[in-house]
Amino acid sequence: MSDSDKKLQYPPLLDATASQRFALKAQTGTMRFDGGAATNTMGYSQDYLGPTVRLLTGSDTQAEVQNALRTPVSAHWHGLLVPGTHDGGPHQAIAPGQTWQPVLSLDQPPATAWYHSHVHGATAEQVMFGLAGVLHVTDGADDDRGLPSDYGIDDLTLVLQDRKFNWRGRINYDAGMQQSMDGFIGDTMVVNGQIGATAAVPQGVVRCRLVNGSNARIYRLSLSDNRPMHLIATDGGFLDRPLTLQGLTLAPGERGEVLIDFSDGKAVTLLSDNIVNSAMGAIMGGSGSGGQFTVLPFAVDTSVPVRIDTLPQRLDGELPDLAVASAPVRRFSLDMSMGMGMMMSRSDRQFSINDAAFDQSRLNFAVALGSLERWVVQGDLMMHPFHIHGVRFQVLSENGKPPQPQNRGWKDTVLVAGQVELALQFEKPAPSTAPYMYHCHILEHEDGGMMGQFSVG
Ligand SMILES: [Cu+2]
Repeated sequence: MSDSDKKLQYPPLLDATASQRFALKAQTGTMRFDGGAATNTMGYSQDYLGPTVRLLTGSDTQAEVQNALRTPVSAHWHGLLVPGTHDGGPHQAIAPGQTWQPVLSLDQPPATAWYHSHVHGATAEQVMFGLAGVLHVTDGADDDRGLPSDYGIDDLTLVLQDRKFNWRGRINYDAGMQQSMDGFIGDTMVVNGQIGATAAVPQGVVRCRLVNGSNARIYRLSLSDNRPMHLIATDGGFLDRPLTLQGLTLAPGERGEVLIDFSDGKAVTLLSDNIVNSAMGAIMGGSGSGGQFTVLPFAVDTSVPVRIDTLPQRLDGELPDLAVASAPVRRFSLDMSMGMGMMMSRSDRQFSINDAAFDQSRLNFAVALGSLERWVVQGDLMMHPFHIHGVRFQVLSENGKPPQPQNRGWKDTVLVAGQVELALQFEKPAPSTAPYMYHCHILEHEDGGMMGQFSVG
């Protein structure tokens, strides 16, 4: 790596495994993304994004989220299995000047989760301007698993976002027709809040915790010299063994942990296909993929000591066989209305699930605590990443076929390209006053009403 290369920085690590407490403050900030003029941003305890919080599973952690903004915010723990009252969704919005103090009691397997604001109608804009961060759920046993665990050295946290900037260097988030229909698609890649940076890696095996923190962009990731990635964990935690992949699709809200072997010392670039996911495109028959772009270059730094130089044979993420054959089935249709009203005005956007747009005062249904269900989810016009709060699930089928290999682990978000069938286990309670959400994770669709809520009790 030459001195002129900008070295990728990682979010500060807030390790709460020993103290079992952490605090975040939602605040305004300013950033110079491209070295140009300052742009107004928002972040948790910093200008843009938030610290990576490391949480010990099997224990209780006292969280504290303060709102120093002039508008309500929340901190939804996306991927944590906590009760609805502690979930940080729209019902736990924090008023300006207030502080929210949930105790996070974790008994889930290790995983890469994340947190972001989830105030209904404001989620897309608040995440766009920076209100998101990463969570590492750990049991402290990664060294026993032979996995890289040195934060920012061989265990890399990578928040992938696309943005647009105007000529002054300010974040350009307008609400044009295309954006309100398809969701925001940027023209500039931002990783951990940085443009054009290169990740320095040791000449060994490196773990990348990939988080799609984009509002709407779907990535199809691969490496420039076609070397494989070894998937070790999906949203809900480890697979039973590494899965060798040439490409990894990551939709908004999804996470994937991959191992990459840099022992040949060669530089390589993480690329993405430019996936077009457009309602108008679907109608005109023009969806698909258009070229590739650079997500993140890697450069080997031989001065960094190598801790891990072999891939682990086994992880401990065996998937139990959920006996859902006789479980109740629920069907969901993710709908977009393409009427003239939607095309003419933002206020007339029509997004819904089963013909009902989200209404925060109406519970859509109730499920029994401890029960199993099968959900069949189908999408309309576009691919929609479907996220369910408070549960983890297994993908039983995609369009009637066995799930693609990358979807064979525990998930909390799945890209619906046609129809998926899911097996869910409801292990945490959510009262009707603090229900769990299910929604499209294209944030403009979610804010537009492609969301529902259910209680567990
Ligand atoms: Cu959607």
